[in-house]
Amino acid sequence: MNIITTVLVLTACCYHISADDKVRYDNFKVYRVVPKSNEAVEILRALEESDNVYDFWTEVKGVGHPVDIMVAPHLKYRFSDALAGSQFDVEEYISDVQKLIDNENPKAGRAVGLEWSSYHTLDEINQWLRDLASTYSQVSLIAAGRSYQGRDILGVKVSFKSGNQDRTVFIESNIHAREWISSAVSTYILNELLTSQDSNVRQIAESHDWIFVPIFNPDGFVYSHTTDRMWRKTRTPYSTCAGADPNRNWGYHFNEGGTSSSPCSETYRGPYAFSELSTNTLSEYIGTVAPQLRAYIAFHSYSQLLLLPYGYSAAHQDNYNDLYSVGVKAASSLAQRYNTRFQVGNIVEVLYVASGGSMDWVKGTFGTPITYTYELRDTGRYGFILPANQIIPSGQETLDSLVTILQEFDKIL
Ligand code: 0X9
Ligand code: ZN
Repeated sequence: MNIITTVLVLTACCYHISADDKVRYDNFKVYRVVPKSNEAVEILRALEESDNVYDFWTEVKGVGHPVDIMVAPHLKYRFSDALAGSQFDVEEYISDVQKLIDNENPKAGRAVGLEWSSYHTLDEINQWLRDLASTYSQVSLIAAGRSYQGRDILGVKVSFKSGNQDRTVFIESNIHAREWISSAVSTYILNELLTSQDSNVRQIAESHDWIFVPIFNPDGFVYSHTTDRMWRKTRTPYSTCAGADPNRNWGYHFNEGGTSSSPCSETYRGPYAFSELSTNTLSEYIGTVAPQLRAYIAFHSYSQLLLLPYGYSAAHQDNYNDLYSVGVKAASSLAQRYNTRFQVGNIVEVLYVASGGSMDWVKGTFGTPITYTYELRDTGRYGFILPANQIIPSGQETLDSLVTILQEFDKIL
């Protein structure tokens, strides 16, 4: 890194911290950039690699594929210079990230227990899990792992009757800290399984055992609440920056593309597979239940995608055909309620190469039959800062699709 870049990185990371020690995003913009040539794709890749000067909300895939990039106000002209020429279509998608953050969660802190009209803190979510375990005889608390900063990674197991052990559904969310909608939706679904009177929901609820681990990355999640709303990674300190991408850190085809070796990158894979205490301990826990798993579902945001393994390879492996055809039916169930459109496909084909993901590890290590990763709402209008009034609709439509997935696989498996 030369001196100019160093200064830019330092200013990009630190100058916008406010009196209450929260990183502010006043006048930060998000642009949707479509590269129109191979050279343009390379220019974007170079910008992405330039050590976090810009925050790529979505990653570079290729010619014609849009990329969402957050740009700090003082870098606006540098950014437009870098894209000068006609090789890009550029559209401003978000004009002021801080305004979205300010309006995202208007009812925060007002509720007792969880409700799904606001986003909740780690303490609130964990307290709710503990309360569930003491309220419902079907719910038991589990310690699924531990984080670098010493937090327990809590989850719950739900079992309505014996005999469902070999039909266990594992639900992962918030491995990426800033993707708050992911745990809002998973806890919504958990609550529906316990309380809904809908016959389809009751049917899937009571014919499976369930494991929910809503916050896979508690250190990052807490940091995204207290300090930096846009934090993605863990908080493990590394030489130049904090955090590894916990969805690049799993030990199956680790470091086989779509990851960075730089600790300052949003996709830093970590120094070695399972370097992060959270992924390491979670993988041990998952290993203990893996023989019983029928489904492993991971929730992320955003882009409205239903993704199939693998992230390290575009090859159609294992039961790709079943996953694809059921995925298409699930996307059509999802669309029925609010006309929300999800695209279905292999991670590499739909998104980009991303090796070391949790779903890849589960599928590749244990051959779990049903494996999907959701990229939930929206398609970029709000991106990661989805307003809390979209939690319930997003939860409802996602549950609709999950009903279809489990019922359709009952016909196959
Ligand atoms: O890049 C990712 O990790 C996910 N997208 S996100 O914008 N939420 O960061 C995609 C995950 C795909 N899954 C695997 N690579 N296994
Ligand atoms: Zn994610």
